[in-house]
Amino acid sequence: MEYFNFKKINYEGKNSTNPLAFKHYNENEIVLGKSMKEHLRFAMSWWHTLCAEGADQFGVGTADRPWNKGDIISAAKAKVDAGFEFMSKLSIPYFCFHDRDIIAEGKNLAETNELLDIISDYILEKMQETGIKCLWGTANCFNHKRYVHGAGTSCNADVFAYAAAQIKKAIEITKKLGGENYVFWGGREGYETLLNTNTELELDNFAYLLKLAVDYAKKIGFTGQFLIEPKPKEPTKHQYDFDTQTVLSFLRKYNLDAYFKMNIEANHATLAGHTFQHELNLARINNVLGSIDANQGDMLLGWDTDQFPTNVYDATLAMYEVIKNGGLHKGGLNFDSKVRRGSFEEEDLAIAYIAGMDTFAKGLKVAAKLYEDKALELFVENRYSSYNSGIGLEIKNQNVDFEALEQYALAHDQIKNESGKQELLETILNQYIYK
Ligand code: XUL
Ligand code: CO
Repeated sequence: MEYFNFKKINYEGKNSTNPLAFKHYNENEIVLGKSMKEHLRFAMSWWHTLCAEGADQFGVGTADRPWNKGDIISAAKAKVDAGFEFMSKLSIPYFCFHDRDIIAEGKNLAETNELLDIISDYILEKMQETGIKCLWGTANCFNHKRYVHGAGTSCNADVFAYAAAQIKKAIEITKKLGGENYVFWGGREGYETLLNTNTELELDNFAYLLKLAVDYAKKIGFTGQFLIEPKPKEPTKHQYDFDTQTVLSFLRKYNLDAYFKMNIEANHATLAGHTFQHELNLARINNVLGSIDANQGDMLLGWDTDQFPTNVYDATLAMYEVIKNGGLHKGGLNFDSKVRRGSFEEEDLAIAYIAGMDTFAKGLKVAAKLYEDKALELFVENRYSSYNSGIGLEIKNQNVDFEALEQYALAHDQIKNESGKQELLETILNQYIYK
């Protein structure tokens, strides 16, 4: 049975007006010595693409997906069929999943785990048939009411144990599917009020849960990269994994920094009051840029709208950081994005993915050109050139003391600064995008 009423999507070039064709994503086109496919490592998100039907706090779903029907096992298998048909038709080489996306919970934990075994066998067959791979897996420790007070940070030790068991199984399934990464997004790992919260115990416990995961991965030979996905708020008012720098200081305190990288999500960055590029940049310079959840928010709204990315400007600056990172390595670009509630037709899913993939393909091409021409780099290098010689070099080499700096300042107290040229650089960036 075919779920999607269109043929394989082809690359038709930038002048195409066919909504069901790529205008920029040409998977085998070489950019900076690698194919676009290798640079971008696109992944489909199981949850938004196959599970979501457009329900929100005010209304029921508007999409009526033909694969979300029947008993637990047949609905889960239909979802697998639909997902692999979709990825094949759109040439999406990877997928990402939460344990609870691929199959619903059974009547108890043991039965749920059996269901996971059944559906992961089926997914594995489809992977072998199509060559499509798993970018990452994760455990959904936020949806069920047992996680009302958190998972690893719950005040209830039984919940901590349950979360550990769930994560153990999710790591096993991710390993079975050859997942290249495993993600922790702490959906309920935060708090609503300090009046009832012991932040110290919650953070100690959360770190311990991560340590147990690292130990277990070693034990079973799971070699995927562990990733943490920072988010400042939503669903809890204050999420512990606020942003990259907050997560880094947490990991360093508990000696976990060697085992984790970041999964940076665009809309989470903007919720934290940062640009997407800021989060990618801070992750990159700390060697923890692991993977990307590519979406965009609505700047007029204060929540996580998870829209498909269409902003070429942001995609260019994101890909600029990725190129400077030497690529995404084991990571990729997952579309943690959902179609709008009003876009309820199956075809809208394809149009949305094409838009996102084209946006990042165009961003990659522009960023590669900026990088090759050193269009921004030379300006930045020159801006800091005072550190290449004299007193600047001494500072850079950390070879001075306050007395020496005072002596220098006394002799050079007529300071001359140069323009930061922000508008010029923005113009240059625009010219590269227009080309
Ligand atoms: C929620 C979010 C999640 C994670 C995986 O904001 O981004 O879908 O990506 O749990
Ligand atoms: Co995400």
